[in-house]
Parts: sequence; C-alpha cells; structure tokens
Amino acid sequence: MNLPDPSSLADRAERALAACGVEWPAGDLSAHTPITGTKLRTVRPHSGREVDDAVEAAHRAFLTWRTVPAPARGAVVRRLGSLLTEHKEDLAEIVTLEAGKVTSEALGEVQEMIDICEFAVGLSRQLYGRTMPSERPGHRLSETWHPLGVVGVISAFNFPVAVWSWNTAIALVCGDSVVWKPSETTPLTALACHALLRRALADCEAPIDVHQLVVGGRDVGEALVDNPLVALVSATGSVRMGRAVAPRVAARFGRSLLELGGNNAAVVTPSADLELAVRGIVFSAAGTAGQRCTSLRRLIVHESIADKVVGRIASAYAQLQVGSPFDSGVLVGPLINEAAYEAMQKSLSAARGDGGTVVCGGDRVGESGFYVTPALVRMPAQTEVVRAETFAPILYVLTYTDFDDAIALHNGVPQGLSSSIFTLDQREAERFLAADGSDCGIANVNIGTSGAEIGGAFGGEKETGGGRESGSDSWKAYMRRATNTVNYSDQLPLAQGVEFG
Ligand code: UN1
Repeated sequence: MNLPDPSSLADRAERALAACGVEWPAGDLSAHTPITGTKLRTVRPHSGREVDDAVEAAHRAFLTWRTVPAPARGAVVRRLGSLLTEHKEDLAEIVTLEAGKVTSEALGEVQEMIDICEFAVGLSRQLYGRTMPSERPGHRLSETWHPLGVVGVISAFNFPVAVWSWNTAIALVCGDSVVWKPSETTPLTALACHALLRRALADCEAPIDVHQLVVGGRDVGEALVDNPLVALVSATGSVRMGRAVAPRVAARFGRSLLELGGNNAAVVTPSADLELAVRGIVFSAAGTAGQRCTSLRRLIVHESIADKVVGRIASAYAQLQVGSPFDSGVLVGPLINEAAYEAMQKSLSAARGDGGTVVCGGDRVGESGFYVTPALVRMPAQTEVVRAETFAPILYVLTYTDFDDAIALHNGVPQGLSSSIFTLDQREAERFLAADGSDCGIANVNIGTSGAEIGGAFGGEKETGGGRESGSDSWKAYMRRATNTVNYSDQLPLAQGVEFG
C-alpha cells in the first residue's frame, strides 16, 4: 500500500487551515492523521475555567441575539453557507486528513453542511407557533416559540463537521448561542469551521460571541455539561458518553438531545432486487470504514437466498480498494486509531468464539495507520457481540425463515438508530414501516441504513438516546414554547366553568 509522506500531509493541513483563516496557537493537544498515524500539528486546549468563560460570553451574546429578528439571524447562516461553499475543498481536505474519509465522502460531508444552512435559512421565516380555539369568549389562545439560551454541542470524530452544522445552523436561526466541544481527535476541522462562522458573523455585524469553540478532553466536556447556563446539551457519540452526560444534565434540569450508538440492520427478503441490495449493503457496511453511526452492522437474510447474498457481498468486498483516502479508486480509508483496530479484532474473536465464521476480511493492510479489509461474518445466532456496536467495518449475517422472526431479530438489540428492508413485496415493506415493524428512528425501503438527507429528522430510540437533529421539526428542541392566553373582553370567565367569588 502506498501512503503519502507524513510531512506532505502536515503541509496540506497548514495550507487548508490558512485558507479558512485559522489562527490558533500551538499547545498540548496533538492532532494526528489516521492516514499515516502521524502528527499534523498541535493545538492549545482550553482549561475548565476557560470553558466557563466561553459559556458566559456566549450567554451575554445570547441576550442580544435573541432579540434579533429570526430572518436577520438567517442572514448569518446564509453567509456561513456561502463561505462553506467557497471553502468546500479546503474543509473536505481537513476532514480527510483528520478523520480519514475518502475524498468523495469528505466532500459529501461538507455538502451536508451547506444543505443544512439552506434549510436553516428557510426555517428562519418558518418558526411557526399554533393558535388554538379558546373555550372562553373574547379570549385568544396561542403559542410562541422563543430562543432557548446557550446550546452546548459535543460532536464525534466520525462526522467532525456535519453534526456540528446540523446543531449550529438550526440553533443560530432559533436565536441561541453555541459552545462547541469537538472530539479531541478532530480539533483542526473544528478550528476551520469556527474561523468561517466567526467571519460570517463579522460580515453580518452580528454579535461575534454567539459561537465559541472549546477544545480539549473529558474535563472540557464536563465543564460544559455541568454549567447551568447551558440550556441544552446536544451530544453525539457513544452510549458510554451519553450515560455520563445525560444524568449530569438532568440533575440540573437542563435539556439534552442525545444521538448515540446504532446497531443498524437490513432485512433482505426473497423478492429483493439483489443487484440493488448488494450495492446498498456494501456502501452502508464498508463505506467510511464502518465508522458511521448509521453504518450497517447486521444483515438478516431469508435462508433461501442467504448463500447467494453472502457470495455476492464477498465478491463485491474483494473488489474494494483499501488505502490512502486521497487516492482515487480507494473506497475504504483507515480506522481512526489503534484502539478502533483492537476493538475490531476483539469483536471478531468473540464472534468466532460464538460459532461465527469469518467469510472474508478483518485483516490489517500495511504497517502504518490502521487499515483493514471489511469483514463479513456469518453468525449462528444474535449473540452478545452482535448486539453490541463495534465502530468498525464488521457485517454480521443472520438468517430467518419467518418474516415475524426477522422483525424480532431486527429489534432484538439495545440500539435503535437506522434500519432498512430490501424487498419488492409491498406487504413486507409496509409492515417494516408500521407500528409493529422496525423500532428505529430511521426506517428505509430498498436503500441502505446510512447516508440520510438533512431534510428529515435524524436520531433514534432506545440506547440511541431519543434525540432528533437536523430537518423536519427538530428545531423545536432548540427553542422554548410559551402558551399565551389573551383576554380581549371586559369579563373574566374562568376556564372549566370555575366560579370564584
Ligand atoms: C453520524 O454518523 O453521526 O446518515 C451521522 C448518515 C449521515 C450522517 C451520519 N448523513 O450516514
């Protein structure tokens, strides 16, 4: 495998950061690239005290920002969208360097940011409240949506910029300010986004402090989570992280919006268009080296077609080029680090111990970085390792005979993010989408589990945390609702017919 020279990667990072206007001192936090496992540059992290200062500055800015008309707030997000478009290649370059995504997926991630900016600009004129008929004469009953406060955004390495933008574009038009704690694995992408947003704010003469970046590890995250001025904590990452965050936020009656692990499955029924199914399965299972929260991890195939489906996936896997994400033709880049590789090996040996057969993949490629061939594993049952999320390209294959059993297997895991069914049978498709079908936040037909558009609400149930980000009416999580009763009569009738005096 041919990997680029590490110093050329550090130079590329410097160039792209400079193009985005990043000025940030060096310090104790090192940013590495998974491409070669080497250092790109260092960054000065924040202390807990500085996190509190950032939250206070964001709160002061919020007090002004909340009174700016929403369509004027939308203008900042429109400017951000145009800067993201202008710097699409620069940002994608940093995403590839820091997260190891192949170029097309890195560009796609930046496009996802541009898309959500467009969505948010439209939303800035559509933060609708309802009116309800009052039961009393001469009364008007309605609701108003108001800005909420400071939103703390905690994001993960695997979508280092898109998930921030889902939260931030929406929070800003809703009149909130944002304090962002990116993954300590991907600080450089965060520096670039922060610089571009600050520029958008300055260009629009908006309060600059409505966006704050706090860089660092667990202590920085904890300071953000515990600060009572943070009205909403929107956290994306592992179930472990969610378990640490949610009770702390709840203890101070803050709100949290959680988007945690997935253990996404696809059901493949006898009528499926196999050509299409295999393409969808391979993209969702092996794309992004299995490091999306929406990655396909389980396949539930009708026993009559299982050998054929497994054979086709194995031949598609044999064609997949694993290597430097900058090389054209490469579809599978590196795992983020050694710990991810170790976790993958541990899960594969647990699967073997449970009677699973590794049909192909799971091997390390090369000696620098952590590159692996995507693994395809046939399992005799949905054992503990299958029920857990391993953030790596492992696809477990289970078989079913009866459709009800397929649904039971599908829902028989603790997570509930994304799901899909490949079938040409309308009854099966509709059943999968029905109340007694998939229990996930995302349920698809004849398309894989990953690669959602921003227009829909994104998130899932059970251990996935229940939050919804991005499109549809997810914006409501970023605002507070006030119910207003206005009496325009000269009488004071009480509700429910109560008489008082
Ligand atoms: C994530 O992995 O945290 O649906 C987000 C998808 C992308 C977003 C994934 N649009 O796969």
